[in-house]
Amino acid sequence: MRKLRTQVGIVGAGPAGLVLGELLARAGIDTVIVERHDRRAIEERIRAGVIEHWAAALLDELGLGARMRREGLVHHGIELRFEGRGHRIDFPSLTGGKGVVVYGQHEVVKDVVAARLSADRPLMFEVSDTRVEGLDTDHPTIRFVHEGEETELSCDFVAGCDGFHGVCRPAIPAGVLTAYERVYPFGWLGILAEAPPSSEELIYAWSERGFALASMRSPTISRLYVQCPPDDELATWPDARIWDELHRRLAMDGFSLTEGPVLQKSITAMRSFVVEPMQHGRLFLAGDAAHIVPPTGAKGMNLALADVLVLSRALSAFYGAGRTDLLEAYSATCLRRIWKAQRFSWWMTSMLHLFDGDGAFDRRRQLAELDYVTSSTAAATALAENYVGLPIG
Ligand code: RFL
Ligand code: PHB
Repeated sequence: MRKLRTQVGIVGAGPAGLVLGELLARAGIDTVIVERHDRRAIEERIRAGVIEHWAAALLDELGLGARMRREGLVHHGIELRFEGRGHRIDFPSLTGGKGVVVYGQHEVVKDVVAARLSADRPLMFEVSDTRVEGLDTDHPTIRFVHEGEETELSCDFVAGCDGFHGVCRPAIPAGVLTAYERVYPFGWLGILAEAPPSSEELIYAWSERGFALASMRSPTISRLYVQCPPDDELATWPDARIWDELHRRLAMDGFSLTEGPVLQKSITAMRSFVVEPMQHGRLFLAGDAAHIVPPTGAKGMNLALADVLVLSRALSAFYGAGRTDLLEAYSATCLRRIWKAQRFSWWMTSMLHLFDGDGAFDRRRQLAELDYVTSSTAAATALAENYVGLPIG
């Protein structure tokens, strides 16, 4: 058996684990990251696309923002489209000059992996049989098999950044965690298409046929979504049917949706999920390992980054000044913000989607809500400040 030692062992090389590694490196704290998939798989996984204002600034500060600033698209607003009309929410005027950056999560992952490997910081791909043990001791361990060898990584702390289906959350003894969950009666069918975006900004569309979202990845690649039943098979969605739904749901006088070859297609079920607390002994959960939001608010990756920023500050205070108070407060600090992001994501989702059994009353109520958000400065400000990102900690 191979024995390794580090200060903070990180399970998972998604945005949470990778950015935590960079934040801790800046504080002089050693980390080892173990990842189940190979490098290509994590660098090609198409997921989130919206980076909040503070998160883009954090990537800059860590020296990870150069390509994002060159290739990412700065957005100063979104459009809410309903009943054949578009209404723009202008972020800078409502938030004191803030915006978001549209840049794929997999591009962030590529940038951080490149930085980590070029600095020779350990990142082990294709590990299997990962287990975390000794959480109640001063030296928890991560055990795994890497390149055929059973390995034991002894740590001061373990960061569980292994996503919703990871091993860290289930390693916490029964009875410690309380889970809060809401499952939505629909999913999103998402496509990546080789077509220039049909508008400069994202369009969130309410329609009689259900929700649609027009987003993008670059000046030549569109990212588009339609609400669908959560258990639909991809086979029931040939490209022509997807384009037809997109045309109908996004329809507006003077708007034309540009089509192009579909490069990728997937269906994602939608849920809201939070566990409390997000820590047990020397294990700290961050990102999707601790919470999931429906993607309507574009919050998932940003919440993961917010968690690891809080965790890195707490670990820096521990190693720098022997302080344990920030570590003890980790969960409570993160959860205050997480629940606000949950509220916002639930609110956007409930305002824009067609729910099973929705009667005429609920559809009128949604339209009234959209009318209010797009005509009241106070309501638009609430949307804008949540969208560009609430303060951390
Ligand atoms: P990740 O990205 O899931 O990374 C977890 C990593 O852990 C690895 N792993 C293990 N490694 C070792 N041993 C094990 N036993 C392991 N088990 C798992 C996994 O292989 C993986 O590499 O979690 P993280 O870092 O917390 O990041 C969270 C984000 O990925 C997620 O919240 C967002 O993608 C959500 N999301 C969006 N978020 C946004 O902020 N803005 C958006 O616009 C947005 N759009 C989306 C989204 C998610 C989507 N899907 C597919 C879920 C759109 C979609 C369609
Ligand atoms: C995306 O571009 O993938 C995206 C954008 C905004 C969302 C969700 C997903 O709310």
